[in-house]
Amino acid sequence: MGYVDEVIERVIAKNPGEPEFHQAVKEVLESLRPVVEANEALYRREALLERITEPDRQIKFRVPWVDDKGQVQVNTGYRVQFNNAIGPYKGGLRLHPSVNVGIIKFLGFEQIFKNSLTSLPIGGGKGGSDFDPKGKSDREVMAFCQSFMNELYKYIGADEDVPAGDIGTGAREIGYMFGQYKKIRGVYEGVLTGKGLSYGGSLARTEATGYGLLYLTEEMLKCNGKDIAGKTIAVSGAGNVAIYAIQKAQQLGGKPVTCSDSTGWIYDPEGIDVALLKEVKEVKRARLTEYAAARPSAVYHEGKGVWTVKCDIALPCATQNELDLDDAKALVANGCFAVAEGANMPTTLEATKYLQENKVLFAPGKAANAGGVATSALEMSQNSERLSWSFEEVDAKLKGIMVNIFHNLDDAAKKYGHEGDYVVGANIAGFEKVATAMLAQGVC
Ligand code: NDP
Ligand code: 2IT
Repeated sequence: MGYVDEVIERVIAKNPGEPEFHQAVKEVLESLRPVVEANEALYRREALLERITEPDRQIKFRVPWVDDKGQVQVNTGYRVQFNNAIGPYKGGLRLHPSVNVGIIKFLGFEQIFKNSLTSLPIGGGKGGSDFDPKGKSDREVMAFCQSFMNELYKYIGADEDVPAGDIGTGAREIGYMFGQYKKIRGVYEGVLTGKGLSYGGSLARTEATGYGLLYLTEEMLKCNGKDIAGKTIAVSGAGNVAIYAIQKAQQLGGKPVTCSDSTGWIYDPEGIDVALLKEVKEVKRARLTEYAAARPSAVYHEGKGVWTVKCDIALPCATQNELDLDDAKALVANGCFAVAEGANMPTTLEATKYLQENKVLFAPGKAANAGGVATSALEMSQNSERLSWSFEEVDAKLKGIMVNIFHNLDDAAKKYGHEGDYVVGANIAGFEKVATAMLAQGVC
């Protein structure tokens, strides 16, 4: 058995009951075969693949808090510090009832390669909790966030580990966590990103993941003789990534016609009204039924279904494994020619394979959604120099980073004989820098 297969088997045996982590490791390691085969003796001796698939540490803790009725609630908190070979651990905090250690590990593992692709000095980590912010009062969310930070503060710091937002964690949650960190440590430092603009946040961080997704998609299409203008776009999700992906897609002349949340989805053939979507989701924190109620052209459907809509480009921006083989078949049958992942690992391995076999341009999340963390790293730079840059300056840097990422993965795919396979390209380009740093730093 080859080294890659041995390590995949080992990871599955050592991490039982963590299917998302197994899936992420399989995707990355299988596409690293050409590099691993070229360096097998060295990598084996250095146990490089064993080391890169084992987190530096994983922290799990109790998060007790008091709800509005005076009842004590208990959640579980996690922080997985996966790899800091190229910089301090960096990655978001997910607050969602589905969170468990396997999900945080898959996200932390992906983050290593994503962060490397940004070309900025950030290592990989991820955290979160099974707390569900939905339906909670602001006071309850604050109580949770303070309790979460009462434990997490021990492990993070501006040069150590810098968490940020993810599903369920936005500006409100980051604000409460930052306040508690400052109170406990007595230090005012850039320990979290995605902060409010009045206390160290960066302009364009809110927009960055969605905008970055479209900048990379635009470059991928351009290099394949296509463009976004006039194209019909199916988007899933209705959160931070989806909203700003829709906004930038419209600015580039595309027509996003769908969005979704965990209860249903919208088909709006006139094109999604971003101002209304923001009002429903960012201000009212309401369901998409409110969007449909306020917009005559929109139809609301219960359950899942955005990938059944005829589109040219699909942008999954909700959650992992939301686009399966049947969805991929529907997209191909409807003439979709490009899929770019705004979410982390939204496409199953079978669906990815099917799309690529059917010549659909496929940009994997670790490249396509890297604009969020890249702009977080720009927020860290601004915090370190105690300055803040204009929206235009940050946005221009973000665009440069996304264009550069596309060319790095395109070049890596070509170099190893897999032209046009951007999954292979992204994994190899992300891995090479981390591997070089790990080898240079010795056994640690
Ligand atoms: P938000 O919490 O802002 O929005 C998430 C959206 O996805 C909501 O519309 C939510 O619906 C929907 N959703 C979440 N979980 C599920 C589920 N299990 N089934 C169906 N729908 C679901 O999160 P973000 O927009 O920040 O994150 C979306 C994706 O993008 C995630 O995969 C995240 O890891 C990834 N990402 C985020 C970055 C960022 O900067 N925020 C950066 C890079 C990647 P509902 O509200 O009903 O739950
Ligand atoms: O998945 C991700 O890259 C994020 N949730 C953003 C992480 C960050 O540190 O900004």
